[in-house]
Amino acid sequence: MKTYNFSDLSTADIQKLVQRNVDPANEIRTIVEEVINNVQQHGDRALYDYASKFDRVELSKLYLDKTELEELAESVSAEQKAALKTAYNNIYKFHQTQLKTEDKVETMPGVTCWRELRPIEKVGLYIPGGTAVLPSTFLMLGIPARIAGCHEIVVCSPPQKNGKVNTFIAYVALLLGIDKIYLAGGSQAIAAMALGTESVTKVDKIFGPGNQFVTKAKTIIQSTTTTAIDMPAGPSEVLVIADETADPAYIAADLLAQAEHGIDSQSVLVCTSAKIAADTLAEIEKQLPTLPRAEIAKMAIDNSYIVVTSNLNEAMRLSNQYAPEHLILATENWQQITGSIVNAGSVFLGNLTPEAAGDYASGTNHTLPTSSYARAYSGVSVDSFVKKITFQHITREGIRNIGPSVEILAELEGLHAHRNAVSIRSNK
Ligand code: HSO
Ligand code: ZN
Repeated sequence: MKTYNFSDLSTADIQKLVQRNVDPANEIRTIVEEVINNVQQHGDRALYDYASKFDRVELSKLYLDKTELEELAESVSAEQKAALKTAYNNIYKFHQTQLKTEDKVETMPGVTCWRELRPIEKVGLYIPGGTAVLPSTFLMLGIPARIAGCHEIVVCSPPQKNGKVNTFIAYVALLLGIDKIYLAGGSQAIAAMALGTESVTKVDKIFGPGNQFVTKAKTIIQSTTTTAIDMPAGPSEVLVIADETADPAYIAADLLAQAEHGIDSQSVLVCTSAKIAADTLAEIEKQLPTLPRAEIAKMAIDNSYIVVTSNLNEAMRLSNQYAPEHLILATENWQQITGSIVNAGSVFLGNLTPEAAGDYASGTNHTLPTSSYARAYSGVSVDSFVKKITFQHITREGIRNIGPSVEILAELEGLHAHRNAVSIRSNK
């Protein structure tokens, strides 16, 4: 992990430091395009073939039904079930408040406008099953989909060698009231949900993280089909801002938690003294070897860096340029700087608020914009699963009030049929 002094960095140096490779998967485009074409042509058959080729399992059926999910969920311990339920309840509580009815607005007497929410009818959730199976991601996507009231929730997850899904995924399906999981992974699962097959319904929007193949498939289908996606996804990342009130052992633990996600994860520390930097590095050395995923975490840490700034405001300026997926303010003085946060996916305040709490169970969503997309995107929420439809109603008084302006505007655009649509009503 390299350490830089902020004062030594030129604008160009900073640009380079904060830049992430936004399209690392470009070279796999041809492979993914072939998979998508194959699913389009051969439907279910292609899914069976890819399960055999990529997941090394011969499936006799493309999905698990409710009875099979219940059987699998039996091996989840009471303690694990309780923890998953705590997460479920907190995530549900937090997301439920996002379903708000908006006020009607009378813009002129007799002219009323408003918006109403309607759920996206069919949504597809992709739950990865690679080196780390993440039932928490299933909660983060399934709960807002349920709260929004989506009519059909299609779930795809890659089959394990035994032709099943992980037992925790099965238990979460039951918590969410979902009684079918398709055994499809990778770009073939995305293609199936975007195009539809004999057994997989074509959905209106696809959600969920995944490897480079999944991400590439999502970006392709977004522009070639009528199916939308949640957001472009890149490797996960955290930026920690720390001052002398932080505990280097905590900082190291947070940086490593991010690093264990994958070799391409990034953990950035921006701190206000060289001592914090050195102490954190020493802590990383101490904690890293104890981790089961040390090899992965080490590669990610090697691909990460520290910047020493002269104060918290300078640190925040750099963070805003980086636009991190997760921002941790490891300082007792966090209240002084939260107002100046401009770009971040999700923020963790103070020394006792680890990102891991939000990753699993505090209530906020962990599906967040990476690779600097936090400049323009928000994380997944109930909003992601609904459309907001505008309505308006005009009375006799209203058409008298608004009519003349519309007529003049139609006239100046040379659109006489538009003017007539108003005059025919107001002249009556
Ligand atoms: N940090 C990940 C979410 C996650 N962490 C799932 C553990 N499990 C992306 O926000
Ligand atoms: Zn995480």
